[in-house]
Amino acid sequence: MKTAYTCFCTDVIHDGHLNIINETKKLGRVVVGALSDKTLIRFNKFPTISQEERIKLYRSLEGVDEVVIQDDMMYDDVITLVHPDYVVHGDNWKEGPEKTIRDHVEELVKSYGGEVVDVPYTYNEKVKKIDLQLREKLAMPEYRRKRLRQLLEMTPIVKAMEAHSGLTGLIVEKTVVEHEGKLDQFDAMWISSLCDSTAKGKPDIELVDMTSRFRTIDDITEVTTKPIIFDGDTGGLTEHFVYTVRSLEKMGVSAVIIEDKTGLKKNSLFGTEVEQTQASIEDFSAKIAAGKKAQLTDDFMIIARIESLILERGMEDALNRARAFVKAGADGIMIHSRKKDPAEILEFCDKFRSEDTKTPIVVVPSSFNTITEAELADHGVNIVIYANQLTRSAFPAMQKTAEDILRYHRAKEVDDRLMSIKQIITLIDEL
Ligand code: SPV
Ligand code: MG
Repeated sequence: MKTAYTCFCTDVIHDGHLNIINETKKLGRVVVGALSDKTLIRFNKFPTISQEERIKLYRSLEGVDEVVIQDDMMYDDVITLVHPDYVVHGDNWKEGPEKTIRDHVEELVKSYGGEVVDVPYTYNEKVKKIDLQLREKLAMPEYRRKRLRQLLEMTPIVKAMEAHSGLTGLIVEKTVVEHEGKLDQFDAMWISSLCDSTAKGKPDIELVDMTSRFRTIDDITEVTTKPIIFDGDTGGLTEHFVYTVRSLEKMGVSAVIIEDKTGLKKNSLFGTEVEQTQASIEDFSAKIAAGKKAQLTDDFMIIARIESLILERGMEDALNRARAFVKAGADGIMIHSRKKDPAEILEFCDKFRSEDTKTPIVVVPSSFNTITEAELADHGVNIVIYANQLTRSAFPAMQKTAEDILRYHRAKEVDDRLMSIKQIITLIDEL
Protein backbone atom coordinates (compact mmCIF):
# COMPACT_ATOMS: atom_id res chain seq x y z
CA MET A 1 0.00 0.00 0.00
CA LYS A 2 1.22 3.47 -0.87
CA THR A 3 1.78 6.20 1.72
CA ALA A 4 0.41 9.72 1.33
CA TYR A 5 1.61 12.54 3.60
CA THR A 6 0.02 15.87 4.36
CA CYS A 7 1.10 18.51 6.89
CA PHE A 8 -1.41 20.41 9.04
CA CYS A 9 -0.73 23.68 10.81
CA THR A 10 -4.15 24.39 12.26
CA ASP A 11 -5.94 24.42 15.62
CA VAL A 12 -9.39 24.09 14.05
CA ILE A 13 -10.48 21.57 11.44
CA HIS A 14 -12.70 22.91 8.67
CA ASP A 15 -14.05 21.67 5.29
CA GLY A 16 -10.73 22.46 3.64
CA HIS A 17 -8.83 20.05 5.88
CA LEU A 18 -11.49 17.35 5.54
CA ASN A 19 -11.25 17.68 1.77
CA ILE A 20 -7.46 17.28 1.93
CA ILE A 21 -7.86 14.11 4.02
CA ASN A 22 -10.38 12.69 1.55
CA GLU A 23 -8.07 13.40 -1.38
CA THR A 24 -5.08 11.94 0.50
CA LYS A 25 -7.03 8.80 1.39
CA LYS A 26 -7.62 8.12 -2.31
CA LEU A 27 -3.85 7.81 -2.74
CA GLY A 28 -2.95 5.47 0.12
CA ARG A 29 -2.32 5.26 3.85
CA VAL A 30 -2.84 8.73 5.36
CA VAL A 31 0.01 10.15 7.46
CA VAL A 32 -0.64 13.63 8.84
CA GLY A 33 2.23 15.81 10.00
CA ALA A 34 1.55 18.08 12.97
CA LEU A 35 3.74 21.18 12.75
CA SER A 36 5.56 21.63 16.06
CA ASP A 37 4.92 24.75 18.18
CA LYS A 38 8.28 26.29 17.44
CA THR A 39 7.82 25.84 13.68
CA LEU A 40 4.22 26.98 13.72
CA ILE A 41 5.01 30.36 15.27
CA ARG A 42 7.61 31.15 12.60
CA PHE A 43 5.48 29.91 9.75
CA ASN A 44 1.88 30.60 10.40
CA LYS A 45 -0.11 31.61 13.43
CA PHE A 46 0.46 31.33 17.11
CA PRO A 47 -1.17 28.12 18.40
CA THR A 48 -4.25 28.48 20.61
CA ILE A 49 -4.03 24.84 21.70
CA SER A 50 -0.95 22.83 22.64
CA GLN A 51 1.09 20.62 20.34
CA GLU A 52 -0.26 17.55 22.18
CA GLU A 53 -3.85 18.75 21.73
CA ARG A 54 -3.27 19.30 18.02
CA ILE A 55 -1.88 15.78 17.64
CA LYS A 56 -4.92 14.38 19.45
CA LEU A 57 -7.25 16.42 17.25
CA TYR A 58 -5.66 15.18 14.01
CA ARG A 59 -5.64 11.56 15.29
CA SER A 60 -9.36 11.74 15.97
CA LEU A 61 -10.17 12.55 12.33
CA GLU A 62 -11.75 9.82 10.26
CA GLY A 63 -9.41 8.60 7.55
CA VAL A 64 -6.16 9.51 9.37
CA ASP A 65 -3.94 6.46 9.91
CA GLU A 66 -0.95 8.05 11.65
CA VAL A 67 0.17 11.41 13.01
CA VAL A 68 3.84 12.43 13.18
CA ILE A 69 5.46 15.67 14.31
CA GLN A 70 7.00 17.85 11.61
CA ASP A 71 9.62 19.92 13.40
CA ASP A 72 10.78 22.07 10.50
CA MET A 73 9.13 24.07 7.76
CA MET A 74 11.27 22.23 5.27
CA TYR A 75 10.12 18.66 4.76
CA ASP A 76 13.58 16.98 4.60
CA ASP A 77 13.47 15.18 7.96
CA VAL A 78 9.82 14.18 7.78
CA ILE A 79 10.25 12.85 4.24
CA THR A 80 13.22 10.74 5.38
CA LEU A 81 11.05 9.43 8.22
CA VAL A 82 7.81 8.76 6.33
CA HIS A 83 9.18 8.22 2.81
CA PRO A 84 5.78 9.10 1.30
CA ASP A 85 4.80 8.19 -2.25
CA TYR A 86 2.68 11.34 -2.29
CA VAL A 87 2.88 14.70 -0.50
CA VAL A 88 -0.53 16.35 -0.58
CA HIS A 89 -1.13 20.08 0.01
CA GLY A 90 -3.64 22.80 -0.84
CA ASP A 91 -2.66 24.43 -4.13
CA ASN A 92 -2.23 27.77 -2.35
CA TRP A 93 1.43 26.83 -1.77
CA LYS A 94 2.14 27.13 -5.50
CA GLU A 95 2.41 30.89 -5.01
CA GLY A 96 3.78 33.31 -2.43
CA PRO A 97 6.39 32.62 0.25
CA GLU A 98 5.50 28.89 0.47
CA LYS A 99 6.42 28.24 -3.17
CA THR A 100 10.09 27.60 -2.30
CA ILE A 101 8.98 24.95 0.18
CA ARG A 102 6.77 23.28 -2.42
CA ASP A 103 9.53 23.27 -5.02
CA HIS A 104 11.98 21.76 -2.55
CA VAL A 105 9.50 19.03 -1.54
CA GLU A 106 8.93 18.19 -5.20
CA GLU A 107 12.67 17.86 -5.77
CA LEU A 108 13.01 15.58 -2.72
CA VAL A 109 10.16 13.19 -3.53
CA LYS A 110 10.91 13.08 -7.25
CA SER A 111 14.41 11.79 -6.43
CA TYR A 112 12.86 8.45 -5.39
CA GLY A 113 9.82 8.43 -7.69
CA GLY A 114 7.39 10.21 -5.36
CA GLU A 115 4.94 12.92 -6.34
CA VAL A 116 3.49 16.21 -5.08
CA VAL A 117 -0.30 16.46 -5.33
CA ASP A 118 -1.83 19.95 -5.21
CA VAL A 119 -5.46 19.87 -4.12
CA PRO A 120 -7.59 22.93 -5.04
CA TYR A 121 -7.79 25.14 -1.96
CA THR A 122 -11.23 25.28 -0.32
CA TYR A 123 -12.29 28.82 0.39
CA ASN A 124 -15.94 29.21 1.28
CA GLU A 125 -17.82 31.42 3.75
CA LYS A 126 -17.59 28.79 6.51
CA VAL A 127 -13.82 28.43 6.13
CA LYS A 128 -13.43 32.21 6.05
CA LYS A 129 -15.47 32.53 9.24
CA ILE A 130 -13.41 29.89 11.06
CA ASP A 131 -10.21 31.71 10.08
CA LEU A 132 -11.63 34.97 11.40
CA GLN A 133 -12.84 33.36 14.64
CA LEU A 134 -9.37 31.97 15.25
CA ARG A 135 -7.82 35.37 14.65
CA GLU A 136 -10.29 37.02 17.02
CA LYS A 137 -9.47 34.47 19.70
CA LEU A 138 -5.78 35.32 19.40
CA ALA A 139 -6.58 39.03 19.71
CA MET A 140 -8.44 38.63 23.02
CA PRO A 141 -6.56 40.07 26.01
CA GLU A 142 -6.37 36.75 27.87
CA TYR A 143 -4.72 35.03 24.89
CA ARG A 144 -2.50 37.89 23.84
CA ARG A 145 -1.23 38.67 27.33
CA LYS A 146 0.23 35.22 28.03
CA ARG A 147 1.81 34.89 24.62
CA LEU A 148 5.11 36.51 25.54
CA ARG A 149 5.77 34.03 28.34
CA GLN A 150 4.76 31.20 25.99
CA LEU A 151 7.09 32.48 23.29
CA LEU A 152 9.98 32.66 25.76
CA GLU A 153 9.49 28.94 26.34
CA MET A 154 9.13 28.06 22.67
CA THR A 155 11.71 30.03 20.76
CA PRO A 156 15.45 30.67 21.24
CA ILE A 157 15.00 34.43 20.85
CA VAL A 158 11.83 36.54 20.72
CA LYS A 159 11.97 39.24 18.05
CA ALA A 160 10.00 42.42 18.72
CA MET A 161 9.54 45.29 16.29
CA GLU A 162 8.45 48.85 17.05
CA ALA A 163 4.83 49.84 16.40
CA HIS A 164 3.22 53.21 17.15
CA SER A 165 -0.08 53.11 15.19
CA GLY A 166 -2.58 50.72 13.68
CA LEU A 167 -0.69 50.77 10.40
CA THR A 168 2.77 50.05 11.85
CA GLY A 169 1.11 47.38 14.02
CA LEU A 170 -0.21 45.76 10.85
CA ILE A 171 3.26 45.78 9.33
CA VAL A 172 4.66 43.96 12.36
CA GLU A 173 1.68 41.60 12.37
CA LYS A 174 1.72 40.67 8.71
CA THR A 175 5.24 40.92 7.38
CA VAL A 176 6.51 37.45 6.45
CA VAL A 177 9.67 36.80 4.46
CA GLU A 178 11.09 33.73 2.86
CA HIS A 179 14.86 33.43 3.07
CA GLU A 180 16.85 30.34 2.15
CA GLY A 181 13.74 28.17 2.32
CA LYS A 182 12.69 29.40 5.76
CA LEU A 183 9.79 31.71 6.51
CA ASP A 184 10.19 34.26 9.25
CA GLN A 185 8.14 36.91 10.99
CA PHE A 186 8.24 39.07 14.10
CA ASP A 187 7.00 37.60 17.37
CA ALA A 188 5.97 40.72 19.24
CA MET A 189 5.48 44.50 19.14
CA TRP A 190 7.36 47.15 21.09
CA ILE A 191 5.43 50.30 21.82
CA SER A 192 8.40 52.64 22.03
CA SER A 193 8.12 55.88 23.97
CA LEU A 194 10.48 57.45 21.43
CA CYS A 195 8.40 56.49 18.39
CA ASP A 196 5.02 57.04 20.05
CA SER A 197 6.18 60.56 21.03
CA THR A 198 7.84 61.24 17.66
CA ALA A 199 4.66 60.26 15.78
CA LYS A 200 2.89 62.94 17.79
CA GLY A 201 5.65 65.49 17.13
CA LYS A 202 6.64 65.52 20.81
CA PRO A 203 9.97 64.93 22.59
CA ASP A 204 10.60 61.61 24.37
CA ILE A 205 10.42 63.04 27.90
CA GLU A 206 7.28 61.41 29.31
CA LEU A 207 5.34 64.37 27.92
CA VAL A 208 2.85 62.16 26.04
CA ASP A 209 0.63 61.16 28.93
CA MET A 210 -0.48 57.63 29.81
CA THR A 211 -4.03 58.17 28.50
CA SER A 212 -2.60 59.01 25.09
CA ARG A 213 -0.12 56.09 25.23
CA PHE A 214 -3.07 53.79 26.04
CA ARG A 215 -4.90 55.16 23.00
CA THR A 216 -1.93 54.03 20.87
CA ILE A 217 -2.15 50.56 22.44
CA ASP A 218 -5.87 50.50 21.61
CA ASP A 219 -5.27 51.45 17.99
CA ILE A 220 -2.78 48.60 17.69
CA THR A 221 -4.71 45.92 19.60
CA GLU A 222 -7.81 46.58 17.49
CA VAL A 223 -6.12 45.37 14.31
CA THR A 224 -3.45 42.88 15.45
CA THR A 225 -2.96 39.73 17.53
CA LYS A 226 0.77 39.67 18.40
CA PRO A 227 1.92 40.25 21.97
CA ILE A 228 2.85 43.74 23.14
CA ILE A 229 5.83 44.91 25.16
CA PHE A 230 5.11 48.42 26.40
CA ASP A 231 7.84 51.00 26.98
CA GLY A 232 6.74 52.38 30.36
CA ASP A 233 9.59 54.96 30.59
CA THR A 234 10.38 55.43 34.32
CA GLY A 235 6.98 54.03 35.32
CA GLY A 236 6.25 57.46 36.86
CA LEU A 237 5.40 57.73 40.53
CA THR A 238 5.11 54.35 42.24
CA GLU A 239 1.61 55.37 43.31
CA HIS A 240 0.73 55.84 39.63
CA PHE A 241 2.67 52.84 38.32
CA VAL A 242 0.43 50.37 40.16
CA TYR A 243 -2.57 51.70 38.23
CA THR A 244 -0.65 51.52 34.96
CA VAL A 245 0.12 47.84 35.60
CA ARG A 246 -3.57 47.04 36.09
CA SER A 247 -4.61 48.96 32.97
CA LEU A 248 -1.97 47.28 30.83
CA GLU A 249 -2.98 43.84 32.05
CA LYS A 250 -6.60 44.58 31.21
CA MET A 251 -5.68 45.68 27.71
CA GLY A 252 -3.88 42.40 27.11
CA VAL A 253 -0.35 43.84 27.12
CA SER A 254 2.24 41.15 27.95
CA ALA A 255 5.01 43.19 29.54
CA VAL A 256 6.03 46.64 30.64
CA ILE A 257 9.67 47.71 30.70
CA ILE A 258 10.51 50.47 33.15
CA GLU A 259 13.90 52.16 33.38
CA ASP A 260 15.80 53.04 36.54
CA LYS A 261 15.77 56.80 36.05
CA THR A 262 14.17 59.55 38.05
CA GLY A 263 13.28 63.19 37.43
CA LEU A 264 13.06 64.47 33.88
CA LYS A 265 13.66 61.41 31.70
CA LYS A 266 15.39 61.96 28.37
CA ASN A 267 16.01 59.38 25.67
CA SER A 268 18.88 57.04 26.56
CA LEU A 269 20.55 57.52 23.20
CA PHE A 270 21.57 61.03 24.38
CA GLY A 271 23.74 59.21 26.96
CA THR A 272 25.68 61.64 29.15
CA GLU A 273 25.20 64.57 26.74
CA VAL A 274 22.14 65.59 28.75
CA GLU A 275 21.53 65.56 32.48
CA GLN A 276 19.81 62.33 33.55
CA THR A 277 19.48 60.92 37.03
CA GLN A 278 19.52 57.25 37.86
CA ALA A 279 17.03 56.13 40.51
CA SER A 280 18.46 54.59 43.68
CA ILE A 281 18.44 50.80 43.83
CA GLU A 282 16.15 51.03 46.83
CA ASP A 283 13.54 53.30 45.24
CA PHE A 284 13.44 51.43 41.95
CA SER A 285 13.23 48.05 43.70
CA ALA A 286 10.26 49.39 45.68
CA LYS A 287 8.56 50.46 42.43
CA ILE A 288 9.03 46.98 40.92
CA ALA A 289 7.76 45.30 44.08
CA ALA A 290 4.69 47.55 44.18
CA GLY A 291 3.95 46.78 40.52
CA LYS A 292 4.27 43.04 41.10
CA LYS A 293 1.96 43.27 44.09
CA ALA A 294 -0.66 45.17 42.07
CA GLN A 295 -0.58 42.69 39.18
CA LEU A 296 -3.56 40.32 39.08
CA THR A 297 -2.65 37.78 36.40
CA ASP A 298 0.33 35.41 36.31
CA ASP A 299 0.89 36.26 32.66
CA PHE A 300 2.02 39.87 32.89
CA MET A 301 5.73 40.69 33.13
CA ILE A 302 7.48 43.68 34.68
CA ILE A 303 10.93 44.04 33.18
CA ALA A 304 13.55 46.25 34.82
CA ARG A 305 15.72 48.32 32.51
CA ILE A 306 19.18 49.22 33.73
CA GLU A 307 20.76 52.47 32.59
CA SER A 308 24.19 52.08 34.26
CA LEU A 309 26.08 51.50 31.00
CA ILE A 310 24.25 54.40 29.28
CA LEU A 311 25.15 56.71 32.18
CA GLU A 312 28.71 55.30 32.41
CA ARG A 313 28.38 54.00 35.94
CA GLY A 314 30.18 50.75 35.14
CA MET A 315 29.56 47.04 34.78
CA GLU A 316 29.58 46.28 38.50
CA ASP A 317 26.82 48.84 39.11
CA ALA A 318 24.75 47.30 36.28
CA LEU A 319 25.17 43.79 37.70
CA ASN A 320 24.39 44.92 41.27
CA ARG A 321 21.22 46.52 40.05
CA ALA A 322 20.25 43.43 38.05
CA ARG A 323 20.62 41.29 41.18
CA ALA A 324 18.59 43.71 43.29
CA PHE A 325 15.81 44.17 40.72
CA VAL A 326 15.39 40.41 40.23
CA LYS A 327 15.20 40.09 44.01
CA ALA A 328 12.51 42.78 44.07
CA GLY A 329 10.43 40.65 41.66
CA ALA A 330 11.43 41.79 38.16
CA ASP A 331 10.44 39.19 35.54
CA GLY A 332 13.25 40.20 33.22
CA ILE A 333 16.22 42.53 32.84
CA MET A 334 16.78 44.91 29.97
CA ILE A 335 20.34 46.12 29.62
CA HIS A 336 20.98 49.09 27.38
CA SER A 337 24.05 50.58 25.74
CA ARG A 338 24.65 53.26 23.14
CA LYS A 339 28.07 52.00 22.08
CA LYS A 340 28.51 50.78 18.53
CA ASP A 341 30.55 47.85 19.79
CA PRO A 342 28.37 45.21 21.49
CA ALA A 343 31.25 44.18 23.82
CA GLU A 344 29.84 45.74 27.01
CA ILE A 345 26.39 44.29 26.39
CA LEU A 346 27.85 40.82 25.83
CA GLU A 347 30.05 41.15 28.93
CA PHE A 348 26.97 42.01 30.99
CA CYS A 349 24.97 39.11 29.52
CA ASP A 350 27.78 36.58 30.13
CA LYS A 351 28.33 37.75 33.72
CA PHE A 352 24.62 37.91 34.53
CA ARG A 353 23.98 34.50 32.97
CA SER A 354 26.83 32.92 34.95
CA GLU A 355 24.90 33.65 38.15
CA ASP A 356 21.28 33.68 36.89
CA THR A 357 20.38 31.14 34.23
CA LYS A 358 16.66 31.85 34.11
CA THR A 359 15.68 35.53 34.22
CA PRO A 360 15.03 36.70 30.65
CA ILE A 361 17.45 39.28 29.23
CA VAL A 362 16.21 41.95 26.82
CA VAL A 363 18.42 44.06 24.55
CA VAL A 364 17.79 46.91 22.10
CA PRO A 365 20.54 46.87 19.46
CA SER A 366 19.96 50.32 17.92
CA SER A 367 23.61 51.39 18.25
CA PHE A 368 25.32 47.97 18.38
CA ASN A 369 23.48 46.89 15.25
CA THR A 370 26.10 44.59 13.71
CA ILE A 371 25.33 41.77 16.11
CA THR A 372 22.95 39.07 14.90
CA GLU A 373 20.04 37.52 16.77
CA ALA A 374 21.85 34.16 16.88
CA GLU A 375 24.95 35.74 18.46
CA LEU A 376 22.80 37.49 21.06
CA ALA A 377 20.99 34.21 21.84
CA ASP A 378 24.40 32.52 22.30
CA HIS A 379 25.11 35.03 25.08
CA GLY A 380 21.82 34.28 26.81
CA VAL A 381 19.64 37.06 25.37
CA ASN A 382 15.94 36.11 25.21
CA ILE A 383 14.27 39.16 23.65
CA VAL A 384 15.65 41.46 20.98
CA ILE A 385 13.80 44.71 20.30
CA TYR A 386 14.13 46.66 17.05
CA ALA A 387 13.04 49.84 18.77
CA ASN A 388 12.80 52.59 16.16
CA GLN A 389 13.72 51.38 12.67
CA LEU A 390 10.21 51.65 11.17
CA THR A 391 9.93 55.29 12.19
CA ARG A 392 13.46 56.06 11.03
CA SER A 393 12.85 54.54 7.61
CA ALA A 394 9.44 56.17 7.07
CA PHE A 395 10.43 59.70 8.05
CA PRO A 396 13.14 60.30 5.38
CA ALA A 397 10.89 58.78 2.70
CA MET A 398 8.02 61.13 3.58
CA GLN A 399 10.32 64.13 3.85
CA LYS A 400 11.86 63.49 0.42
CA THR A 401 8.39 63.19 -1.16
CA ALA A 402 7.30 66.49 0.42
CA GLU A 403 10.48 68.22 -0.83
CA ASP A 404 10.14 66.88 -4.36
CA ILE A 405 6.50 67.95 -4.72
CA LEU A 406 7.52 71.44 -3.60
CA ARG A 407 10.45 71.40 -6.02
CA TYR A 408 8.53 70.24 -9.13
CA HIS A 409 5.13 71.81 -8.37
CA ARG A 410 3.45 68.49 -9.19
CA ALA A 411 3.47 64.89 -7.96
CA LYS A 412 4.55 63.04 -11.12
CA GLU A 413 8.26 62.95 -10.19
CA VAL A 414 7.59 61.08 -6.95
CA ASP A 415 5.15 58.60 -8.45
CA ASP A 416 7.63 55.78 -9.09
CA ARG A 417 8.40 55.38 -5.42
CA LEU A 418 4.79 55.42 -4.24
CA MET A 419 2.55 52.54 -3.40
CA SER A 420 -0.22 52.36 -6.01
CA ILE A 421 -3.64 53.80 -5.24
CA LYS A 422 -5.07 50.28 -5.65
CA GLN A 423 -2.60 48.90 -3.10
CA ILE A 424 -3.29 51.60 -0.55
CA ILE A 425 -7.07 51.19 -0.75
CA THR A 426 -6.83 47.41 -0.35
CA LEU A 427 -4.13 47.46 2.32
CA ILE A 428 -6.60 47.14 5.17
CA ASP A 429 -8.68 43.96 5.30
CA GLU A 430 -12.39 44.50 4.84
CA LEU A 431 -14.77 42.56 6.98
C1 SPV B 1 12.39 53.61 23.04
O1 SPV B 1 12.27 53.00 21.96
O2 SPV B 1 11.66 54.54 23.36
C2 SPV B 1 13.41 53.21 24.00
C3 SPV B 1 14.64 52.55 23.52
O3 SPV B 1 13.25 53.48 25.17
S1 SPV B 1 15.82 53.80 23.31
O4 SPV B 1 15.26 54.80 22.42
O5 SPV B 1 17.01 53.19 22.75
O6 SPV B 1 16.10 54.38 24.62
MG1 MG C 1 11.70 54.82 25.54
